[in-house]
Amino acid sequence: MKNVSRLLPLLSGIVTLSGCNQAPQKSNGQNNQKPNIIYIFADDLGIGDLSCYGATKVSTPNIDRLAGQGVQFTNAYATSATSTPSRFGLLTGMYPWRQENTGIAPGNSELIIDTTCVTMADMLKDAGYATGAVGKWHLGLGPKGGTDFNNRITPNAQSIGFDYEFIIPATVDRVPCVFVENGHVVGLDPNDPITVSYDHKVGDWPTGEENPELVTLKPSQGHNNTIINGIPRIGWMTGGKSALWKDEDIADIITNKAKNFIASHQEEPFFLYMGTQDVHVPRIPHPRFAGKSGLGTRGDVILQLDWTIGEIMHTLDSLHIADNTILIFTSDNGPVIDDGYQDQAYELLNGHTPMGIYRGGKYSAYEAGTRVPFIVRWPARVKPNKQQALFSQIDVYASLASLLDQPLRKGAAPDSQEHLNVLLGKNNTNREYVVQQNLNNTLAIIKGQWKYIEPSDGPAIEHWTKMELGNDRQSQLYDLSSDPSEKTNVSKQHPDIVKELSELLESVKEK
Ligand code: NG6
Ligand code: CA
Repeated sequence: MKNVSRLLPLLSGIVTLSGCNQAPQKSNGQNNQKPNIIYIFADDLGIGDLSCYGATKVSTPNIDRLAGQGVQFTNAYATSATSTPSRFGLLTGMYPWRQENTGIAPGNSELIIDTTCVTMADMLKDAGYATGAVGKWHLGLGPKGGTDFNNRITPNAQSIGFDYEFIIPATVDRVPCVFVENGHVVGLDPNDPITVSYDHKVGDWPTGEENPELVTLKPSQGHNNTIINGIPRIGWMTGGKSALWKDEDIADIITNKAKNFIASHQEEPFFLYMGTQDVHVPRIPHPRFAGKSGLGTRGDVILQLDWTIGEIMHTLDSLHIADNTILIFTSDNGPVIDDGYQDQAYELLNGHTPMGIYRGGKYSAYEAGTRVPFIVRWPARVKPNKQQALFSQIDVYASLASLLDQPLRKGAAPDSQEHLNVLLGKNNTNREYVVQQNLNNTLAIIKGQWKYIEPSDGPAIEHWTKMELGNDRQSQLYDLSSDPSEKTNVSKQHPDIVKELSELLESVKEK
């Protein structure tokens, strides 16, 4: 059922199919209008990191409640095993490997989504939504040649469909360590301009390499350039002292910005795209969470992330708009344990398994690289359910467009398919195939029970993290139905399936 207007009688009553949210819902405005949409990308969160996905060493009660009230996917995939391409794929509906410069972006990268591209935010604006981007961005800002953080930064998220932005330009381990709000660095003193470089040292601020004695969190790999708040980062910066964030406050700040965006648009349909910095390195929990998980800071920031999701849910409840809000929670890529700082994440795992039963992790073509938690809650329309269908984040764009009866503009979202009923848990039809991308742009394709990884000259192991990347000069074929952990390459036993899947992958590439 595509036409929202046909749903209005359902939405206007106090019908809550899930029966989970008993708060009286708004009877004016919100209930008669298109659903609000919130899409939350956690960073590097694994399918084994949440108690609703079977974790026993860490407890995530808010996300568990969300899952219990929504559709919880077990076979949903990010397009890519790292952040920038995954986010690019979601927002453009185009596979990131079709475009150059979609790898992990430095903090002074140009905006990598062309301003003529019709993004998911543009589509939702066309459909009458107020749109906002809050938190981790990692899609670059400004023109080719790099970002000038001292003047109005343009193009920015507002140039690709977002009315409002409050963003971390790249990642929390990359300079500049500042927030950007609607094209301006927040709290910048014009007399102390920011300089950023990713090739050489700028200014005289200490670096991890030259002054390791000044560091409070030591790097294990890389991360030895400018020290900000005692933490050596990737890239060099100087200036902008008054604008520097405090790492332990980031979750509070972006959560508040998200809550404010929701509250200020409660009377109209809104789209909030939110990227948390948790659980990416450096993992710096607020003192409220520090030491609380017993699993070190990686566990503590999982608790912090769970708190964030709880705050968003409470905000929706207190504004009485939870019923008519589609809340999607997922991760940009799979988990990694030591991603560059000596935070004792391995030593303190205590039996916790971020990857669940899956092979690989962040960066990898193996399952744990892109198979991520994915939860969709919409109390007014969606019954709590488990969803086993094969699903890709690439299809969120076309599926939401279909829900809203919003025609796709010419050329928009070329790889996104409409799978609305799967997204809403109303049927469990597998996507015909799902394409996965690793750090080295090696592609894999899943169809039914089979997974094929194309041959690649890339390294078998990621240099820094020692993660298995899934690159091999030979074709790989796994039977995910009997071997979900990809232990046995059965390509030799099934040349016909290798042929079928390699041809299918080539046809997707050529599309
Ligand atoms: C890597 C960084 C890693 C992380 C990643 C991006 C080193 C040694 N490793 O290059 O720490 O920042 O890039 O992560 O520098 S992502 O989730 O944003 O894609
Ligand atoms: Ca990530």
